[in-house]
Amino acid sequence: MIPVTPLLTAITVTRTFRRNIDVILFHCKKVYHMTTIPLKHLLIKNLNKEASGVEALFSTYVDLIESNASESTHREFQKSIMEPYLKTCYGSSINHRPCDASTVNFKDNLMNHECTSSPPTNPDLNLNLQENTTPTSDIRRALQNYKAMRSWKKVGRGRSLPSSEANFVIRLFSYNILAQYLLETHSYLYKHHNQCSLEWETRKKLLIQEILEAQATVICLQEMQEDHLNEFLKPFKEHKYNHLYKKRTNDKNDGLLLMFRSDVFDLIEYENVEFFQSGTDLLNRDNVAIIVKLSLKNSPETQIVIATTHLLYNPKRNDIRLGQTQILMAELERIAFIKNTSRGPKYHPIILAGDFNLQPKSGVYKFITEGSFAYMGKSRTLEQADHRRLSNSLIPPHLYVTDSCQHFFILSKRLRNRGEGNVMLENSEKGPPRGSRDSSDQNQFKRNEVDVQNRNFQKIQISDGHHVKFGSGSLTHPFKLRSVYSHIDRNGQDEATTHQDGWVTVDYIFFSEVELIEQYTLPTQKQCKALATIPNHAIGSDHLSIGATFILRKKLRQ
Ligand code: KL2
Repeated sequence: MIPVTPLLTAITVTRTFRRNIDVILFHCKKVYHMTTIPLKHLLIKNLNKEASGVEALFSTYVDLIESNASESTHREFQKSIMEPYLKTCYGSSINHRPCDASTVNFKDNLMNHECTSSPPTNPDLNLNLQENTTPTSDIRRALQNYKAMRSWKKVGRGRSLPSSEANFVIRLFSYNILAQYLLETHSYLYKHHNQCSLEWETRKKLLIQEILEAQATVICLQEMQEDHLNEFLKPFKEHKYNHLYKKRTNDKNDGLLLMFRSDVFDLIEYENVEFFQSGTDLLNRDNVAIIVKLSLKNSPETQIVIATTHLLYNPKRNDIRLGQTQILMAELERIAFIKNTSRGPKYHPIILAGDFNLQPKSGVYKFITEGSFAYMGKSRTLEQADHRRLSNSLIPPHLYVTDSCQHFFILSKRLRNRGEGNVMLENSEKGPPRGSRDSSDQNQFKRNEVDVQNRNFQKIQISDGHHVKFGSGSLTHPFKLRSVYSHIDRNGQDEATTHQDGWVTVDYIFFSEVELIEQYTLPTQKQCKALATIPNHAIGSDHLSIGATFILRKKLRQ
């Protein structure tokens, strides 16, 4: 046998079961027998044209052995015990196939590689091989490096907060975990990555470990692949988390997973928000949101509204993200509303977390954190434009969402105390079902003053001293939302949560009416450059997780 890498001398597949194979590795004169390696794993690698199956397999298991040699799945066998097998596999003739061809569908591709007696000569393969055979010391360093960047840092009164019966501590953790099918669809983005760390089984372990380690009371995940959900949930169920899942609409196979500790909260109300509204140009994408209203088990009057979303990716279409945010704010407004007072409406505390696919200086960020934004005349990126300017109207009036992010009929009912208080979004729990918003539906609301065909500016009086607007060219929302992160460190360096063309921030936690006491620190863009491309052996996703701890003031029984 000719060494393939300095670390590993040979590999062979010995037996197949239905979906798993047995693999034997020769390494440093020791023989490792590793069972139950998913077949899928090899097939994926084989499909990856440049990194052939066997090179990827070598590097994967060299890394695994090196990093965790004592793990129970890696059983070291005495060479003598394995001897008969080895003869079969590596007899004098290298043409001898180690496996019974009838049991392996992918035999030709994979076996030819396994029995190959010379190292790859293609420079691309050599490159991949090198990148995939990360020495243990590098892996360990990567992990240490990463852990050093992430800690729960006390902020504000968190440094000296006296313990109090009146306060309840909530920790929220949010993470875009990178759906495996999206990783595989966009495989060109990951061709220089360590291929082993791209496997779902490898990433899943890292992700679950990091999420559970945070000991959060609420967890918001984006890009949870639907067919991975049940398996992924198991450890969280053991840790007493309840969950809600909302898949993106149409053909998308990933979605949002919101989990909360069932021994801490009761679920009072929830909404699965779909931004897709048929026949509406701006709202023709499959993004979704989940909103929950939770109450404290030991203080049921104390309630909080928590939402997560993953907005459209297309970097140029901030106009679409603004429209999606308008819908999200209207649904938050409906669910978080408590009562009207002489000083205006009162809302429950809100935490809104997720992947917003927008950057800190963008128009949508300003809208969320400042409460207003004028889009008319701006470009689709919501910057100053010379041409192709946005008009006065963003989302159409037939959705009955006002420019102040309120549902027209809900507001009418609150202020006039009559009517149905309908939501006119398709597929909202409270709205009409998909495709049913036809002219007869609209006739039902003929008595109202909104002209749904008219995209000019409309101002409508709802009650004395209260009017709403449609198509005014500006949006407002009623919440005072702050971001957990300031997006720069104390030296003015930009922080980052993901790598696109460069390191950028796209993940956020916004909050109102709770007190921020801790944040899960983020690295700066400069520090990120010292990390190996993500996902890697230390980081399970192409995003970094974000987290914060808050004080929720308990309501006293009346
Ligand atoms: O940046 V993201 O990655 O928030 O993690 O969200 C989207 C993108 C996700 C769902 O649409 O898929 C990723 N190039 C790179 N990444 C893409 C692309 C693309 N063209 N399209 C979607 N995504």
